[in-house]
Amino acid sequence: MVVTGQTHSNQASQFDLKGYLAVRQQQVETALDRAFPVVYPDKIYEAMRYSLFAGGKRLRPVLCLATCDLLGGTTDMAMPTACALEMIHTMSLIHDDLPAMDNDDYRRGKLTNHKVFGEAVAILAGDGLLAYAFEHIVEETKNVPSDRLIKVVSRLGRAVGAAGLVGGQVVDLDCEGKKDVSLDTLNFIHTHKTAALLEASVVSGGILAGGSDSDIQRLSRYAQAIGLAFQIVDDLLDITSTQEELGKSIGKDMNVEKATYPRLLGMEESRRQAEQLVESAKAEVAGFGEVAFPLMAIAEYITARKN
Ligand code: GRG
Repeated sequence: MVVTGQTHSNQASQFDLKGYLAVRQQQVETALDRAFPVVYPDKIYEAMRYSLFAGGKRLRPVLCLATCDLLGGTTDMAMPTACALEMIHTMSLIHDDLPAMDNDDYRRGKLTNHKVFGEAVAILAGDGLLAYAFEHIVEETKNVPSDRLIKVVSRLGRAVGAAGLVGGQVVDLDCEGKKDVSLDTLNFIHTHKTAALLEASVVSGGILAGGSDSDIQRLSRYAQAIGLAFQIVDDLLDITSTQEELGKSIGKDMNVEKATYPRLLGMEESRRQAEQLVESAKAEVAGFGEVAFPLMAIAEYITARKN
């Protein structure tokens, strides 16, 4: 039977994403919990665990596990990297919420790290999570050739540093209070702040499984598209959602006159572009066949999500 991309797209919509996410999220919770026992000095481990277990969606680890699986790898091969991705993501949220950055009081429905542990410990909790993420990948990954591990560590370092999250954050801070931020600049901010780590998550699973260069490029294009769509939806939710639903302060972008997609493009056009990005992401991976249903369903979830 000839199965077209469109047929796969329709079938992917029937995929039980809720069930898939529940299983994957539970696997990640268990592995993260094991990775982080509380030892002396307790305070820093408690601060790291506070944000790590505050109820994140675990999207980045799930993406990493899904792409490793897609290319024939096992859950065990990818789990240390999946956990490391969540550590890095959590670190970036802790630092993003600091008074010197976005100065937020709530995250994941709870008080932000610095509100509970103080600014100094929050900075150190972020630093501790970031350093441990790399140690954890190298120490805990089994049955993966070391050349693949080196590639993963290198791509992750790039995604986090000035060529990724840090670079995006710097331009974002620079743009605060400016009324003439262009769409190109906004795209730069979010391809670096948001899409870079999502891309590293998707691509690292593929590298661990031993994917070919063309597989990895395909996964990378998928990830860049969902990364940008994710941010556009984030901006829309900041306007349309509630603090209870989002678990963080809402309407903040409006209040601080931040450049956002709805501000630059309008609500309708922003939603249209997010949907278009999701369609192009799905088209990138449709050729992998049924094994790509989780990735296609995750792409759809990104525009449908409520938090
Ligand atoms: C990485 C060294 C280093 C510094 C960090 C602070 C900073 C530099 C970058 C900010 C990165 C940032 C906070 C981007 C926003 C990404 C984003 C859309 C987060 C929300 O992700 P969700 O919805 O959150 O997946 P949960 O809570 O579900 O995990």
